[in-house]
Amino acid sequence: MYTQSMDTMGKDGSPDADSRPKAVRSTEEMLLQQRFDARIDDGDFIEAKDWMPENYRKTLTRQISQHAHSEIVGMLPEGNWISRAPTLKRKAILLAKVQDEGGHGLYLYAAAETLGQSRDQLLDALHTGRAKYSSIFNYPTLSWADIGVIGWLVDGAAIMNQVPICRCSYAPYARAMVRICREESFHQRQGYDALLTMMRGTEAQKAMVQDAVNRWWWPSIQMFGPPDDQSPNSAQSMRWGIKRISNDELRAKFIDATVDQARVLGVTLPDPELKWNEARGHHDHGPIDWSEFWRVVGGDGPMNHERLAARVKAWDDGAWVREAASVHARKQTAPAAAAAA
Ligand code: FAQ
Repeated sequence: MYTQSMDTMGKDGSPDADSRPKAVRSTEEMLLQQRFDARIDDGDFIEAKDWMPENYRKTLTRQISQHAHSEIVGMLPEGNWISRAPTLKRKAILLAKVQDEGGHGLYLYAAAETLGQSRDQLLDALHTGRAKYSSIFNYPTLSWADIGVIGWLVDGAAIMNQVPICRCSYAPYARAMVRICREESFHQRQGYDALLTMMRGTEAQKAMVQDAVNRWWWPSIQMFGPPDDQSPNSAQSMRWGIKRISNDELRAKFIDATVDQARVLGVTLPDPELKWNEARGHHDHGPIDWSEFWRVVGGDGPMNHERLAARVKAWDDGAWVREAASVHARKQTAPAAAAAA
């Protein structure tokens, strides 16, 4: 199942660049490259059918598919609490949120497919461990307070990272992000609201919230990725307008915004070195454990095995649905094909 960007004909119906003599192709490609660079410099958006350098296509396929995988793996820690939500209202909200995350995965897989890989290929990379998904979803949800904290911190970090992607140079990704960001904003608020309710409750409820904050704080600030000077993809992605703001800058903005929210909530962020630095215009913070981050990204986090196994099982269990849908689709097209013959 390939998309329009895998067409083998040029826009004018001529064979595509790859089938032309080498010398002609490279001159043409140089011109295409210059035009592409100029469009990026002008802040123009690139569409699926436009010419793009192969590495731009690859980088976007990697980032958008990882993002899609994160959304659907991210449904698992929260899905685990749907049947245990404390009230009908919280259950309805959580159900809607988890469904939203599934929808985000679908928009993002669709955006990634415009770059030429099929959804089956993208999912195969996830299932065989060749593709990454966000480190944050490899931690367990131990109490109901974890659900509130995921909304507040994890969705909060996701919004901080994703609002700039609404201006990503690749238009199908940018367009998908607009709706996703609106929905993430509701997710963040519902999490904060659930925590506010618990913080007005019993001492045991308050302790549960503090415990959840203690466990999720550091993994949440790791979500933004490695420090800028250890981020191999950042420089090129910034040059291409895929990333608009660096990992460290987004992390700093998130920490600044969250400190005030923690104060209103009445919880302590588990970093004794967190302090406003007037000169930098940001909070200073304690050292981030990057060895833990890389261990989790490398597959050795607390829940990596369970998360991947759950996704593979869902895929295997759904085989009959995919098969029935394709048989149905064949039946729909068969009479038309027979009539045309
Ligand atoms: N986890 O050179 P960089 C959500 C990898 S959605 C795992 O800095 P880049 C919604 C990175 O892939 C959350 N791996 O990479 C929700 C690269 O490896 P590679 C997901 C990570 O791409 C909420 C290597 O490290 N959001 O939460 C992580 O320029 C609640 C070097 O790093 C997105 O995907 C990580 N945290 O910057 C759902 C947003 N960080 O591929 C349910 C879009 C880095 O070269 C419930 N993505 N790596 O082998 C991005 O903005 C970027 O891809 C970054 C990483 C910023 C994540």
